[in-house]
This record gives sequence, C-alpha cells and structure tokens, in this order.
Amino acid sequence: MKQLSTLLVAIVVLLASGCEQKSNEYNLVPYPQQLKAQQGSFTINESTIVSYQGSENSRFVAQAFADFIEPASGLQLQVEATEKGGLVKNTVCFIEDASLEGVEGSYQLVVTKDGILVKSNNPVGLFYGFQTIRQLMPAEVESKELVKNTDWTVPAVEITDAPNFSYRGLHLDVGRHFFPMDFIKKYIDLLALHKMNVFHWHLTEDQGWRLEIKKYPKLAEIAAFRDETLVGHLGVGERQYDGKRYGGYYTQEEAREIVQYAADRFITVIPEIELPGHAQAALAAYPELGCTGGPYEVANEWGVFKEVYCAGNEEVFTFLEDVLVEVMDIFPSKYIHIGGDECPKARWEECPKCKKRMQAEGCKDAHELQSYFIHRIEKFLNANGRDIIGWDEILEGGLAPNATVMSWRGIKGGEEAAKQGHNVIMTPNTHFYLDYYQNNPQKEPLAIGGYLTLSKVYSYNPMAGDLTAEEAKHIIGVQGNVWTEYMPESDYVEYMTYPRACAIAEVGWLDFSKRDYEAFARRLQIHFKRFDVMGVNYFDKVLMPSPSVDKVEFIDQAKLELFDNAIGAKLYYTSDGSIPTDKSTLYQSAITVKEECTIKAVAIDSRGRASDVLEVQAQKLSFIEGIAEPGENKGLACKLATGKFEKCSEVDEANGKRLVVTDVMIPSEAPHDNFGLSLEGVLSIEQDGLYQFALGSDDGSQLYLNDRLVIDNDGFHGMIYKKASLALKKGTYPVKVLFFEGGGGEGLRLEMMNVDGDKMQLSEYLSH
Ligand code: TNX
Repeated sequence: MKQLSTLLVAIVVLLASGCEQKSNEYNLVPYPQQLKAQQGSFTINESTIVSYQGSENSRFVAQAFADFIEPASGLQLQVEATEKGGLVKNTVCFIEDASLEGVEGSYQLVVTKDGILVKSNNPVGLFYGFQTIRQLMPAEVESKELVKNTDWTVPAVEITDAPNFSYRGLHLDVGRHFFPMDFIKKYIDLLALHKMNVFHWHLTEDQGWRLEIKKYPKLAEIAAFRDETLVGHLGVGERQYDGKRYGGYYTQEEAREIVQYAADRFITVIPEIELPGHAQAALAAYPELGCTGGPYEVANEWGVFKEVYCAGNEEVFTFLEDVLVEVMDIFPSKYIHIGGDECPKARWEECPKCKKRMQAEGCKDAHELQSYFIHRIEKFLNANGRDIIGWDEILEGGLAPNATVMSWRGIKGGEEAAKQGHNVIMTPNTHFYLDYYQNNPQKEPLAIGGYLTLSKVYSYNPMAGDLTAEEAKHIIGVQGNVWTEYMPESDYVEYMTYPRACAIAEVGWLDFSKRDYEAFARRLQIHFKRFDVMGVNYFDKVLMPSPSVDKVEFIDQAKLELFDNAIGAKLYYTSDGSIPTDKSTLYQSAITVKEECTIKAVAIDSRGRASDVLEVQAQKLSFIEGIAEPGENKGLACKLATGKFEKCSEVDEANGKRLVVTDVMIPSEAPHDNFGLSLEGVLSIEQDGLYQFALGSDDGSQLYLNDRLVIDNDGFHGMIYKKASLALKKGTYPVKVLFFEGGGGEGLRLEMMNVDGDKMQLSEYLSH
C-alpha cells in the first residue's frame, strides 16, 4: 500500500510539473484573447523562409521579423512574396487578407511543427503576430550578439487575438529630466514588445523645454536648461539645490528620427506642448509671453507654478501657433496633446490684459478664460486637421468641442467627459501613476510618494464606472504615466516603469473577464528572462504584505488583517518586536490585538525570498470627554477670509465674512483661489466608542476637537486625506476646522465613521 501511494504521489508530481511546463511555454504579455495549446513545436533554421502577401507593409513586417532574429541566431532568412494563402513547410508567413474580420491590431497565429502562419486584415495585426512569435521564442532571441547552441523553437499553438482598447499608451516626462535618444528608442522597443501603440512624449515643462523650435531659438538656448536642481524631496526638510546646470533638448531631426523609429513599430508618438500652465521654462526664454513680463527662471524645483502664458496677449497665441506649426510638421499624429492641467489663475486675475480678454469674451471667471484659451488652440489645430487631447482640467469652464480628455485625477473627469460625448483615455493616478512607490517607501530609492503595487495596477477596470454602455464606448483606451521629478536616470525610469507597464499593457489588451493576476504574475517571472537579455532594469522584489489599517487603535481589542501582494508567498508575523522569519507565526486569519505592540510581518515566496518588513503599531486609546453644550442652531459658524494664506494659523487670525455652513465644506460664496475658512461649532456624540475621522483638503486644513489639534493636514498640497481615531465618551465636543486654498485645485471634506465602522452623516451631529 505504501509503495502504491508513493507511486501515486510520484505520478501526481510528474503530471503537475508537466502541466507547469506546458503553461510556461506560453508566457505572453499581454496574454491573447484566445489561445489553444498544441503539441510539438516548430524550429527556425537556416533554410526557413519568411514570406509575405499583401501591402508593402506586410513585406515590411516580414523583413522586420527576419532582421529581428538575425543578431542572436546568426540566421539570414530569405524574405520573399508568396501567392499561397496557407501554411507552407518551413516558412513563417505573414498574410494580409482584407476579407478577414477584426479591429486594427487583430491577428490569427498558427504554429505547427511544419511552420508558422500569421494572418490579419491589417499590417498592425501582422506586426503583433510577430511580437507574439517573438515572445514564444527562447528569451535569448533578444540578444544583440550571436547566441550559440540554442534551438530557435516556437511551441505549437493556435491564437486568435485582438486588442480590447484601440489606445494603449505609455507617457514619459522628459521635461523634469532629460533622457538620451537611445533610451527613448529602448522605451519604444518595450512598448512594441507589449503591443502598445502610443508613446506620449511630454516635451515641455516648467523645468525644461525639450524640443528645438526653429522660429524661437531661445527655447533651445535658454528654456532647455536650468541653473540647478532641487536635492531630495520637495516636501521634506529645508530646500537644497545641487548648483549644477542641467538640461538638453531634442533637435527636430532627432524628434523625426523618434517618430520614424516608433512608426516602424506601429507606434504613434503624441507630442505634448503644455499650455497655458507648466510654461515657466518658455517664459524664461520669452518673458513677454507672461502676464508680468518677467524676468522668469527655468524652474529648479517641482510643483505647480503661478507663472503661466498670458491669456490676454495676442503674441502668446502667435507664439503657440508658430510652435504648433513646427510640431505638426514633425509629428504626423492625429492627436496633439496640449496639457491644460494645473494652471493657477492668480496672474490672470490681476493682469489687465487678461481682465480685458475676459470682458471681451464674456468669461465670468478665470476658469472660463482657461476654457477660452483651450478652445482657441483647439480651433487652430482642428483647422490644421488635428485633434487635441488635454488633461481633465480642460473640463473646467467648458470642454472644447472636439477634445479628448485624459483622466488623471482619478476617473471622475473621464466619466464626466464620456457623459458629454467626448472620447476619453483613462490614466488615473490611483492606478496608473508609475512615479508612485511600488514597495515600502523606506526601502526604495526616493520617489514622489503614493503606493501603487503591481496587483493594484493590474486590477484596474476602465469600464467599471457609472457609465451606460453607450457612454462607455467613449473610453478609447488606457495609459501609464511616468513623471520624472524624482527619476534623474534612465535606469531608474525603467525600474519604476517595469513590470507595472506590463500590467497596463494587459489591462489595455485583454478583456477584463479573462484577466487573472496570479497567472499574469507567473508569466511575468518568465518574461523577466527576456528583460534580462534585453538589459531592462525592472523591479522584482517580493512585495510586503499590506495591512488593513496603517495603525491599529483600540479601546479593548481590534483586528488587523494582512493582504498578500506577492504571488504564492506565505505571510509570517511577530508581535514581540523581533524580525519575522519563516519560523515565526504563519498568518492565517485576522490578528486580534489586545495590547500595545508593534506587529511586524513579512512575505516569503516559494523561492525563499523575503519581502521588506511591514511594521504596524498598535496603540490603546483612552477616552476623551466632551467639554461643551449642544448649540442652538444646526451647522457650523463660518468665517470666510480672502487673501493669500500659507498656513492654517494665518486663517485663524484673519478677519472675514460671517456665514453659516451645514457641513464641513467650502461655502458657495468662496472665490476659486486665495481664501481661508474657519468653521466652528460643536459635535454631539451619542454613544461611547472609537470614532474615525478623515480630513481631506486641497490645500491645507486642520481639525481641532476639545480645543486640541487632532488632525494636521496643513501646507500647500493637492487633495490629501489625513486620519485620526479617537475614543469618545457620549457628550458634546467643541470642534473647529481651519482651511485655506492657495491656487490650483480646491476641496475640503471631513468624514467620520462610527463605532461600527459605518460612515456617519456628519451634518446631523453638528451645531453651533
Ligand atoms: C501631476 S498629471 C501632474 C504632473 C506631475 C504629477 C506627479 C498631471 C497632468 N500633472 O505635472 O508630474 O502630478 O505625479
């Protein structure tokens, strides 16, 4: 009996490993819509022929395939036209057949032991067939040098494939840091490998203008260089600068070379020329284009700057149109990205020319002036046969009629645009901002902030919003954004971009219902071998577990859940301060915490690699008692002060208009920029227990309870939430919220959760 069971175990193990091997043969990223595994394989040898049928482009793809495999294999395959429509022995055929069904990029691929056949009704599909064959071949095929003793085999398979979205992009900010031509080409190579079809080239910024414009030579001489660069993180410590001149730009010839290089890989380059904001570098070169006339400097640190193109000056439009004429001449793309994001209105509100323009155009506020600006540029580009894309701020003050919107502040802007019948590209910072940390920030090189794991990127469903099927059709695709404030080196760009961009490629390509993160992560491990040969500096660490709360706060006890971010890893933890190992307690279900301690947890993968250590503090809270009486009136007393504030304490001291608000909110009387609020009253608590508060604001805010500061969300920043838990006795508590808005976006919210963790309707508990 024992022998029999041993035998059974052996068979099961064998079968299991056999299965694994089979699935390992098709490590395609993105994974095809339909794949049927077949027995056997085809081996490319010196007498294999590469044939083609169809337009000149089919010859081009066949030749590109032959050229691709030559360096590693040493094979110089003959490329020739064919009349035959089917699979031919020892041939790799690329057939363009107009009678086939399918969207652009769709293709069929058959590999048998005799040969390979790719069919498509369009050359892009043939090219993607080539990319699939490439990924099915041994990773060594990526080598630029001859690789000996390797069989150039392709496993037998039948694939029917098509992209889910027509726009699958990756962006690169070359304004904050400048990257060499070779790197741009490598970036494009990687897009092609992953069947992405747009390279969004973010060419102008406050910190540098990166494209030669013949009519305005000072853009290259002056705007392309800054005197020095901020050292470290903008938000941390005293600001220091490196004292080194930094910059560079692409000549028009170089930019054309990139356009051609991308076109050869069926990739469109969409250039972005930022306007009306993020323009300080251009103003440094041509100060007459700003509201004040300067002087201006190319920015040497990050952020949003108030110096923007003057909207009242005709010269600005002449300049931008001249620039765009040269841009259109270099970039054949139907779309031109005109930015439109983060444009503070402070200068416009004070500028006589802008005021005059507002009056003449009937703009009721500066947002409408921005809308006028974008409309005007759109009109110019439309007249030249091009369409604009803008960041979601272009919704403010009214969308230009034919604009496509890139939704970056989450998905709201995108949905709004889709509802208005505009096309949308989803690039939400919640899922697709590759400048965010992908692992424990303390263990990673400096990044802008955030926390965005591979699995979170992968989980994004562009269609999961509140849109009707008809509206959802306006979502034409997805894009990852790579902002480079904190990425001075190409290698580091790659580290931040890959493999998260692989996940974006798959989100853009594969139907949501077919996506499977675990299978994706397993395929990636094999895909990494290809990256190794290509010299891609990808991120590959075992990810720390994520905690259900950042800090465990409790009265008697609380639960902490851990979530696994690594695939096939086990989680271990300690609560005695020691570093967890695979000998520590295995995490199986939520940890109950009854005493103050630090929970430390790690993930350990099947290869024995450990993640960084996650640390979560557990803190016992003592009850606070309310010191006030309930107010007579609902809501809060509000003081609205206008002026420039940099800190909440300044708002506290300022004089202002007296109003009443029903909730913690910005009253409708408030202007768009430069004001402060002080909201005061009492909060009534009906039951003893643990309450959670989340104070969100853009810019700074503070929450006081019982005259004590409990949440400090002060300073200039975008929408950030800060949280606190408090153990409150039944009673009435004095409450005060301070807030200021200093330009750019605006927002203020206080959320409160009760003892059961349910959201409370805060306004019902407020009085004054
Ligand atoms: C916001 S996304 C920006 C960029 C920054 C980025 C940093 C967008 C349209 N504007 O200027 O680089 O955040 O994450």
